[in-house]
Amino acid sequence: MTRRIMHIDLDAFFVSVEQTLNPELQGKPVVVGGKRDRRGVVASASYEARAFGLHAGMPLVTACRLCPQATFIEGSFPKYRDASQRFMSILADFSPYLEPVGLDEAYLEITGFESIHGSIHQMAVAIKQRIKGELGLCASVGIASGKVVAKVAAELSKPDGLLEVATGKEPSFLAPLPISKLPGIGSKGERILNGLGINTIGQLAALPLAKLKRHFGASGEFLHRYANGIDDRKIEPPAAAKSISRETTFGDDIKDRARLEATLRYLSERVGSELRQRGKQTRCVTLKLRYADFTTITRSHTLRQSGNSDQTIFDTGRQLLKRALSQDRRPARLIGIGVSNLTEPGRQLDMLDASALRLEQLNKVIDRIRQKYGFTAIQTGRTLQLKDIFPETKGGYKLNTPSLSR
Ligand code: TTP
Ligand code: MG
Repeated sequence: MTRRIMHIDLDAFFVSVEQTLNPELQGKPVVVGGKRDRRGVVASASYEARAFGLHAGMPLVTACRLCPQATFIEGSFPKYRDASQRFMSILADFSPYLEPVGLDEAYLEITGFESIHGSIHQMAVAIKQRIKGELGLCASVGIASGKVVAKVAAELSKPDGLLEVATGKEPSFLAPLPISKLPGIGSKGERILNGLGINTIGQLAALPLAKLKRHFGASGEFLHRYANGIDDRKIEPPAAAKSISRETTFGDDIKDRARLEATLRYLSERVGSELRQRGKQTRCVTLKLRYADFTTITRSHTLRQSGNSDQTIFDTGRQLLKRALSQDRRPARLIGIGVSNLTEPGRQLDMLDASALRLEQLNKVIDRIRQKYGFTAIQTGRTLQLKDIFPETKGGYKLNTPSLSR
């Protein structure tokens, strides 16, 4: 059986998410990247805006001049991250061999899984329908025997496309396309190749390997293979993260230690909650501080015994903060906390004392309530003072965390 790889890429992703939240924007030129006439560049342009020549990377001022009637939106990352997670979990329902690439694209190895849906074509249609039905977004799908051709096919089929390249037809599919369509050829590579009289992927495929290696070194080998439609790279599931961290940049620089500690407590709870969700423990806690002049320091502490409670993370972070502040009292613009050296949880016998056990039970209860009612349903004493920093913490219930006697 030949390998079948699917590449799925959402159309005008950031813009499309904005359009689902504000249907008035549908069918209109829309740009995400910043308000009109601001500095900065276009991150995503709707296909209606692309008709005016707008594209990602274009300065906003240029975009505004070419298409003054477009709606310009600053955008907000959490919305896109949320849509991305839902997109990836739909894909994971179709095959366990999923390789996310960035937020809005992924490879899926579908060899053998298509029989459940009738055919590969029907499987692709089912994927597109679920994405449209559940997220309101359009996806373009390319299918081929390897990653590179699948990606080119998806790109070529946009928007709302579906294109399958039959096994054996990869070289003839690629041949007429301009070399800029081949992933991995940057503008520099394109210039070099154009200088050699190479404009299409077909011409590139016919170039002797030795000549390509002379100009591109080791990457010449890959260019040669990809241009000929040969790509046996495997689908690589995302590596399990080796660390977890959260950080916050303040609106104004902060000198007040109580406020720094309150923020640290909030971030420690976020980190702790994810750590427990992943069923892991940590051996190393790292504090990060960035001062007003952007100099950044990190301070780490290795725990005598691994743990995963909010209190352990926070207590360690607070000690590190105390030490850092005693050496440098400048105001901070960013504070962050992270855990690394993650391990599997030890046996109950590893629990040194009753207070550690009590903390673990408390964290379990908190996690359960938060899973049900949201992260801010419970506030610890310290984070209650953060209303001005995190508006979402309003209305939470106060919970006094026990202090650990050590
Ligand atoms: P892309 O998939 O490259 O672009 P797109 O989804 O907007 O449009 P299409 O796929 O239909 O061509 O990138 C996905 C998102 O990544 C995009 O919506 C915004 C973000 N992005 C940037 O923030 N900066 C960039 O330079 C690019 C290319 C993308
Ligand atoms: Mg996209």
